[in-house]
Amino acid sequence: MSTLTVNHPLPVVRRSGNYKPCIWDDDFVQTLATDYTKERFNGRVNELKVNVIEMLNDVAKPNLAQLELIDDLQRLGLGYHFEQEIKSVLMKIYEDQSSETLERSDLHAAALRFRLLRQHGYRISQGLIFFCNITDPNLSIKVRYALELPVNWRMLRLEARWYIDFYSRSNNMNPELLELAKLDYNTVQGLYQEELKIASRWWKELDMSTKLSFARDRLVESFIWTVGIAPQPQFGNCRIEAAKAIQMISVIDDIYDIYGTVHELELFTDAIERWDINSVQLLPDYMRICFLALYNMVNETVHHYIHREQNTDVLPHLKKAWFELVKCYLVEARWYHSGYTPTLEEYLENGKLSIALPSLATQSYIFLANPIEKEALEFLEDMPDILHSLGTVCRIVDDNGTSSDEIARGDVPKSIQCHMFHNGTSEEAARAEMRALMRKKWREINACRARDMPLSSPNIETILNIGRSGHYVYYDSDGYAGQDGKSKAMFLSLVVQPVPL
Ligand code: LA6
Ligand code: MN
Ligand code: MN
Ligand code: MN
Ligand code: MN
Repeated sequence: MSTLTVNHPLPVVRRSGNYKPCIWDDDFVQTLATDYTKERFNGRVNELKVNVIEMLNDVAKPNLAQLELIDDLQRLGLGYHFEQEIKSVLMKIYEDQSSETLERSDLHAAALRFRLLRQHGYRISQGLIFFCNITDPNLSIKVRYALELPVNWRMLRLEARWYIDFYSRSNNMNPELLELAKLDYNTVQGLYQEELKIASRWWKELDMSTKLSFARDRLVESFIWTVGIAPQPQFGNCRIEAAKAIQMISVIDDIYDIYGTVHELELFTDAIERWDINSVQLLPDYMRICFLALYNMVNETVHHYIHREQNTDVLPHLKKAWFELVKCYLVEARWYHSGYTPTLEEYLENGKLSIALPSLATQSYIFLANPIEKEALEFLEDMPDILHSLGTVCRIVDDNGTSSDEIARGDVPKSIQCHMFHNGTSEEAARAEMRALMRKKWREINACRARDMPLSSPNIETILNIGRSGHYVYYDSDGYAGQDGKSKAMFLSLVVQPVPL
């Protein structure tokens, strides 16, 4: 029994993350309100939607004009209203071989055709475009830029907000489309506010930010993340549950990175594996609080809302998602406490899991799929290529944004430091190498999208969105826990301030 008790012969020196307190407390969150209620604007929104459907169904329209319309709709954040119509227009364009030949001479059309078809799961290669007609190197750089990533890295709702502004100033702006985009943005924002209030109330009632003051108190920032993951209005439950999960992930991560001793962390990992309420007896107070919060949160999801609605038991899958995550946290804690510097390869094998992307992929699938398919869950649990690549992207961007603070505080060497240590390079060179690897991983992800997966396209998009949020939040700074204004700007534009009409 003595090995299982938490008696340390020497006093344990506890660290703190020294994170700043949260900016947006529950009192503030509960005051959020909007004039743009669904009830008030539904009539006008439906009228405008009918007009857009007519535009999409206009068979006389040239392919390029149709592609541009689809691109505008998607970038204005309106794509989800017209999924069926967009699908059939793209099917028509895909099957129209003449359009491919014609558009080969027009780079803009070719790039747009490629990007939209790829995004919608068509197996089409960009080779054609590069191997014919391009001799001017500048032009080819521009094409590559358009074909590749930037649009693909962005959080949809932030992109929509930006694009609404851009579109309002463009020459061929359609005022009805603009009005629809603004009304839609603002009414959906009203839904986000109500969801955030629910998640924030849960977090306040747990009172973990007082009891575990060494850890991050970032419920609002966790919610912003979920607006990136599943922006569509019908996924409100997913946003609430995922925001809770992300807040819990960051507390548990801080326990492993900062506060716990290796012995305590072993007990905690074991408790999660057993998922037995009696395990709490063995844990120190602060861990007991955290374990119970997690246990109750997961059980409530499983019993109250998934089992009741779908009569399916997802407990084994959620337990696994959490256990697989904390197992990787433990690996890093052991490395840190033994002063070990892994090779980059060894680090990334673990780091692409410890960044929580695979765990969040399974969890967000569970939070939004109805019906939940066993085949899809097993596919995600088997770690398909897309999760390996996306997890690596998230790990690299997170290390880019957070590792300076982490190393200063005391943490396992991150990708940049592992690379520097084993290759004797400068920090700058290591960062550049990591960015190059990140780009390579995005290309792999794009290739994965053309493969068959037992997931519907909204589910695939949701998983990619976790990566997009991660990318945006971390690529240049810590936009989650840090308070340099980035998360504040995101919160204001996504949740608080409507687009002026
Ligand atoms: C990462 O924190 C963090 F705050 C999360 C909520 C996970 C982010 C999830 C993604 C990108 P930290 P560590 C999918 O930088 O200790 O502390 O793994 O994570 O580097
Ligand atoms: Mn708080
Ligand atoms: Mn951490
Ligand atoms: Mn960690
Ligand atoms: Mn980090």
